[in-house]
Amino acid sequence: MTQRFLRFALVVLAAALARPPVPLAASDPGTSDWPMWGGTPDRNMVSSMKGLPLSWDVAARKNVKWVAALGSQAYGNPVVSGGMVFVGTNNEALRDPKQPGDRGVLMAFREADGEFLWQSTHEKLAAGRVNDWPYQGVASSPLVEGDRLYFVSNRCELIALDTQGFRDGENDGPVTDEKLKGQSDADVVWKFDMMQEVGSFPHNMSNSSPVSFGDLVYVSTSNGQDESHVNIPSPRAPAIIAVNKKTGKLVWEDNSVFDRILHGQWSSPTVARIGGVDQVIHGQGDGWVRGYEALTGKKLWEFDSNPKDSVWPKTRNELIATPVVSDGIVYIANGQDPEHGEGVGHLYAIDATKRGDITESGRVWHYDKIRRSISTAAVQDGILYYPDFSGFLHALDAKTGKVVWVHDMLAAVWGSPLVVDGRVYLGDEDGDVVVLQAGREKKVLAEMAMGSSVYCSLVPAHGALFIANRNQLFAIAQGKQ
Ligand SMILES: [Ca+2]
Ligand SMILES: [Ca+2]
Repeated sequence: MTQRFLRFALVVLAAALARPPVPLAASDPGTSDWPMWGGTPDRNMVSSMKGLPLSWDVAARKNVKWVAALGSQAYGNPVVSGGMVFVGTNNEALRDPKQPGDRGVLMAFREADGEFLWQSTHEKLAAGRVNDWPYQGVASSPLVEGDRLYFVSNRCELIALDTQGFRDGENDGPVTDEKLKGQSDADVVWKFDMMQEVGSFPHNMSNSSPVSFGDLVYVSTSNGQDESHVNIPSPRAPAIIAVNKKTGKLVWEDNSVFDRILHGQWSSPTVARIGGVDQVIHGQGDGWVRGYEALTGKKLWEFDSNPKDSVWPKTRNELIATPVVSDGIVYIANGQDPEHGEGVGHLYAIDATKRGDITESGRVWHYDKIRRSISTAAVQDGILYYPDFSGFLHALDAKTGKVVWVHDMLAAVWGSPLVVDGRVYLGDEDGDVVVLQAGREKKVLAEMAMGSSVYCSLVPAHGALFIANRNQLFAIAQGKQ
């Protein structure tokens, strides 16, 4: 019996003995927190919140509740939980002169007034840009559950922190040897170093946004090519791992990708119950989407997002978008690193009740009028909203994939749409946030300049919208000045 099989058998046994996990929340955190990338484990960026502002003016401070300074670049989408807002950025704000130089930084702010609370800073990896691109900071959106926060650092570590930091007067462990234990320092609970523990070789950036189910937390390892863009130094490293939330120990891993990584692996996993089975769904570096039984890691299905005659890098794509699940259907588009520019893309609706290679059997529809995309879908009232890197926002019938309308943002889109209160909010590289009417009729309701590129997605919580541009975090709320 191989060690791997033995471990698999133990995982299955542990899963059978474990209490059944709490059922998954519906796709809508309602009027409460937005505690993870996408709001809920199915990652569908919709909310039933009301009373959010339609327009604002950051220069005149109209409908601006507060503004907080980030570093010089922010790619980490904000999350909101327990009266705090957490966002990844770099160290150019230098909030602590004792922690100088280029670092990845996760910052925590008070939700009510934007006061800076604490930060977790991480020096750059010694290898430089091949593993950890200069000045790009923490690009993972944290997952917050109660007083625990999980995120991936720029050093390819999955880290659990205490959301209260050291302000609760306790050093939460097992990790208790933090060098800095001040009021504005991070209290580490555990760390899982994916380079050491599973041999990951992250290409340029480790960015996965965690999701959880039961006692497990899931992330992509970001394993990829080296600087040659030909060689894969660590083909045996997994593409996805499941780690026990309490202990920080590896529970399962999968490496179906092996040496077929086209470039890097930057898609975040999704959890949903489909056809009565709790699944983790992940877009991987060979351009395939894969579904796993959540507790055991048993592979259930795989789907090739590229036409068989496509050729990397001209027509074959990787997967950077996060899969979204709505009404039991998986939606995801493929694309490439923004540095590769524009190109052809493919968007799919996938039936994940099928098993095995479901490229044919699981394809509900295929839309090839989209361009390369790194964005994640929002689905509401039978309409799927999907932007591409060329700047087009496609509104499609979610059941058939037929076009309802297309809107040209006139700038590249890195972020993802938020559908809330009958509106679609989307930011672009030119630094504009556009608000469109949700539904079958295309109508632009408002357009606001944010002062610099909006790479992130808008997040709703407790009647406010949280938006990061390159270097600032805004809380936008009606009637605030
Ligand atoms: Ca603590
Ligand atoms: Ca600690």
